[in-house]
This record gives sequence, C-alpha cells and structure tokens, in this order.
Amino acid sequence: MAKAFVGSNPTPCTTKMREKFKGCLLGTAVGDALGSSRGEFSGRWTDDTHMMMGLAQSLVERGGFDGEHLAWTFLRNYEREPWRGYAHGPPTVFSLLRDGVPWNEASRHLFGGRGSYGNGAAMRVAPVGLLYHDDPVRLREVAEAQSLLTHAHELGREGAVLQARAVSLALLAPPPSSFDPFDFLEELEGFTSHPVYLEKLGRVRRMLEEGGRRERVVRELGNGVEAHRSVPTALCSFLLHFGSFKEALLYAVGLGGDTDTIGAMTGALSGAYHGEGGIPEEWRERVERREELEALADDLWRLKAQKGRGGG
Ligand code: AR6
Ligand code: MG
Repeated sequence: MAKAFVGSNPTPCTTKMREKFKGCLLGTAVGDALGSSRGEFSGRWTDDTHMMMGLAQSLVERGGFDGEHLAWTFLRNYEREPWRGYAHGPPTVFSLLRDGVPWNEASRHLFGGRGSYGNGAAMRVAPVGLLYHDDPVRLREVAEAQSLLTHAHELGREGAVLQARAVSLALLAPPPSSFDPFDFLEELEGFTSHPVYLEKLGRVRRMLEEGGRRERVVRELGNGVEAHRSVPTALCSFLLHFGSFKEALLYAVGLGGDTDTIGAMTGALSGAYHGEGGIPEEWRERVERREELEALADDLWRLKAQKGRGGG
C-alpha cells in the first residue's frame, strides 16, 4: 500500500542515496536542456536549473532555509546571468528587493496583488524534496516559504509543495519491479487538500489508466507556464514511464508547451528515482556545469547525513 513508499524506508544515507541526489539535480538540468534544445541536445539549460542551483547553494551555505539569504542568492545569480530565460515575475521581485522591500513581501505585489501562479517555484524546488525527504511537515513549510519569495499565489505555492513531495517519494520509492504508480498518486493525494490539485491528481490517475496519449494528456493536464498546468503533467510523464529516465524525458518534452520546465520537473523526479546512472551518458556528459551540479548534490547529501532526520 501507499505506506510502502515512506514508512518502511528510514533515511538511508547510503551510497545509493548519494547517487540519487546527483541524479535529481543532474536530471533537472538535463530535462531543462532537453526541453530547451531545438534539434540536437546542446546541454544548455535555462532559469529553471539556474534557480534550482541558487536554492541548493543557499540551503547548503545556511545549513537549511534562510529566506533573506535565498533572496540575495537568487538576485546575485540573476544579475550575473540575466539571459537565462527568466520570465517577467522573478526579475520584478528582484528589483523590489533592491528597493528594500522585504523578501517575504515583494512577491505579493505581482499580478495585481494576487501573486504569481507560474511554475517558477515548482521548477526549482527539487533540493527541498531531497533535504527534507523524511520530514513531510518541514518539507511543506520550506517548499512554501521558498515559493513565497517569488510566487505568492496559492496555486504557485501548492504546485511547489507537491513537486517537492513527489521528489521525496521518488527518492524513496521501490525499484521498478515493485513500483506502483497508483500508490505514488495516493501518497500525493494524501498530502494536499487543495481542490484544484486534487482534481488534477484524479486526472493523472485516469491518464495512467488510459495509457497516456499525448494529445489527451495535454488537453486534460495542460502544458503551460502555470503551476497547475505543468506540475501534474510532469508527474504524469514520470509515472507513465517510471522504468526509464530517457523514455520519461522524451515523452515529457514531446508534449510541447513549456517544454524546458516540464522537462526539468520530470527530470528531477526520474533522476531522483533512477539515480545518476539512470541518465543516458550522452546527455550527462554534455550538460553544462556538470561538475558544479554534482558537487552541489554532494554538499546537500552531506548536509542531510550530518543533520539526520528533518534536515534543519
Ligand atoms: N494572473 C495571471 N497570469 C499569471 C498569474 C496571475 N496571478 N500568475 C502567473 N501568470 P512568472 P515563472 C502567468 O512571470 O513562474 C520561464 O521560462 C503570466 O502570464 O511568475 O518564474 C520559466 O522557466 C506570467 O507571465 O514566471 C518557466 O518556464 C506567467 O504566468 C516559466 O517562464 C509566468 O509567471 C514561468 O516562470
Ligand atoms: Mg525555463
């Protein structure tokens, strides 16, 4: 049953776990690069990976979540490489920060005071899923807090929470021979009470039952820049093709729409599940700043091993 995903698996900070941390961060970058390539795989990634790295850097440097530090890490990274394909929201927040608006207030100014429901908080959240994989309560708190920095709308925040939780479940899930995607969905359904996401998770279930024809998945789940129209889509891509990183990623980017972000989120899930060794070598060896990504994953893994349960 669903409990098999977490209950029977207490924080094994083993070699395999370390390999999975790397798989998750590299998987994000590979999926982002694949989704933003036109034609041949260039290895070049976008703001998704850039912000995921910022989040990992800040968690490592501060030994856990520190909103102020994270805000200035995102801002510094953005100012160094503003050409990474950032949407309008985050840079608007960064200029408010520069003007002295506190980190946990700036994002509330966006979209007429409603805040953003873009997928930007979910696309970068993987390190939170790794670091807090054995503490769902803290995972939710940190996933929400890191969202609030740029994405104040409840749909943007809850999308990030679900993506983080899905990463942690993928990390702990049993091998393909005993993996049940419906148990995985049940765990996620037990983790959210948001009606929009509960409805979407129900649709993911139907897509799995029906075999996942692409046009139908796009119609039912979406492939847009909104969190609620891309987080369930990435989850569905992973669950339809849990046996292979490559299949899941080719499926995901073949859905069209916001391909780099759907690729990045699918890559985080499949990479956390299969580990670094599950990512095709031809992608792994060409992804931009591979060593830096691996070092960050190692740092996160060491932080987790040092802190034990909860992760600070
Ligand atoms: N009302 C109307 N439209 C909205 C709202 C809202 N409350 N919130 C978001 N949108 P943004 P992101 C629409 O700017 O989430 C990059 O390529 C609006 O059209 O917060 O960080 C990333 O890699 C807005 O422009 O950006 C992602 O792939 C859009 O959602 C993607 O863009 C994105 O929200 C989203 O990045
Ligand atoms: Mg992007």
